[in-house]
Amino acid sequence: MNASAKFFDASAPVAFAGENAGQGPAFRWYDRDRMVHGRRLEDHLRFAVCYWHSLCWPGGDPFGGETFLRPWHHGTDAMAQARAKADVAFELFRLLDVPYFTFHDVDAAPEGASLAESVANLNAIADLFEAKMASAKVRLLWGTANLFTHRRYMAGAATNPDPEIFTYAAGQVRAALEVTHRLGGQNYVLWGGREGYETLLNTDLKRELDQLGRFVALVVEHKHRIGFKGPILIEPKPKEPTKHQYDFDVATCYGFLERYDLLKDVKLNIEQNHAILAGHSFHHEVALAEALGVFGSLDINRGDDLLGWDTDQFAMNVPELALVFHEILNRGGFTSGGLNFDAKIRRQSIDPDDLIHAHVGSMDACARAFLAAADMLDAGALTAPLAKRYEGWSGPEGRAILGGQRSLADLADRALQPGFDPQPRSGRQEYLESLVNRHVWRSADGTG
Ligand code: XUL
Ligand code: CO
Repeated sequence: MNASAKFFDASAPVAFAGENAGQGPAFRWYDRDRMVHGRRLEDHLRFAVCYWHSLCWPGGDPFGGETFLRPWHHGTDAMAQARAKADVAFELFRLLDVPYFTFHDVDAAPEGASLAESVANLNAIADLFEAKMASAKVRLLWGTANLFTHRRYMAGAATNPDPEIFTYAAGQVRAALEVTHRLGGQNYVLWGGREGYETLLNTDLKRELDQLGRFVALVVEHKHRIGFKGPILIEPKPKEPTKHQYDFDVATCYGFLERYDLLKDVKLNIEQNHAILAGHSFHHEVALAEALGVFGSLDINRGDDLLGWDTDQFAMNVPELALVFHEILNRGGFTSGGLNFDAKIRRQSIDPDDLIHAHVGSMDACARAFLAAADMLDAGALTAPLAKRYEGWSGPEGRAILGGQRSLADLADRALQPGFDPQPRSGRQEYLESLVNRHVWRSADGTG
């Protein structure tokens, strides 16, 4: 069964047509070959289509079942369905002309009756991926294992009270990591789907954290053993599905990695919707990860400001994205990471081409935002006022304080000297906000 040929209306990859493109799917801003700060836009943004939302999710919600009725979701031969799904997936990658994709083990291949069968299924589909990748442009940004859907994981995987569940999870991760390695994956992701708790009444918090530390250390050891060069990425999320997840936010993850001595090998995969759930902005989470040296990659999506759950909508907010990209580009841009569309179309978006429109619209929003970020950096719009604001710390006295050459008494004596009366200076917030808008509003040729 080859469903790809008739699934999408379009047969030619979506092309760049500039700001005045017509109604059909076209890139208005994502000109992949445009050089920005010494790299092609495509090499900066490193877009990835995710398998789980775009190919696996049937459109259900807690009150209703599937709405999409994808042909590969129906049948009696799970492996044939997985192959049909792969055909459509690679057709989607080709039409969007994206450089990367991502998947969980169970997105790609069905679980078998035993772990051995599941691993065999995964390897068979990995063979198919390998064959398809040989003649396609798309590469693997990252792979991961789903350690949260099956009922065995209802009380967690690494943090499960039962070491045999921990062991089963290790079996799944070894297979997913090795497949990721075989397919040339640039990173390997661990999202702690159920690494958290529902109630402290039945939870040994300290023990569970130690288990999680051990699990991540085992994955790091294995990565070195097989020669996998990319980083392991953990993905902060404060809640959902559990009421409290141990990977709460960037700050919490940093503390965890430091405590278990994992900072050398593990970085973070940051997601907009998770940042919002943690009570932070996306900008905050990225800026903090960059500041702490643990920034790895982005799951690009957006939550709904009025809803307290993970809606995983396609990212469309240009001003928000511009500030995030400003942060990343200012530190040199992505290395192994990229922009993974951990985003799903709404359950009423039932036309196959809704998948195309969603990705194209969000890729354009990202491109537009990225160009604004590069523009802001070129003009020093935010970086110059920031340097000015802190300039005292680069002077002799500032450096002496930070360098440990002043005691509290030295500082107090200086502050007590007659005439010592430092004056506050404006934070200029509204001026800076207007500057950002000016860059976001500029058109592609730099005018406007
Ligand atoms: C869930 C989530 C995951 C991870 C991969 O909220 O973001 O899809 O990105 O397991
Ligand atoms: Co995610």
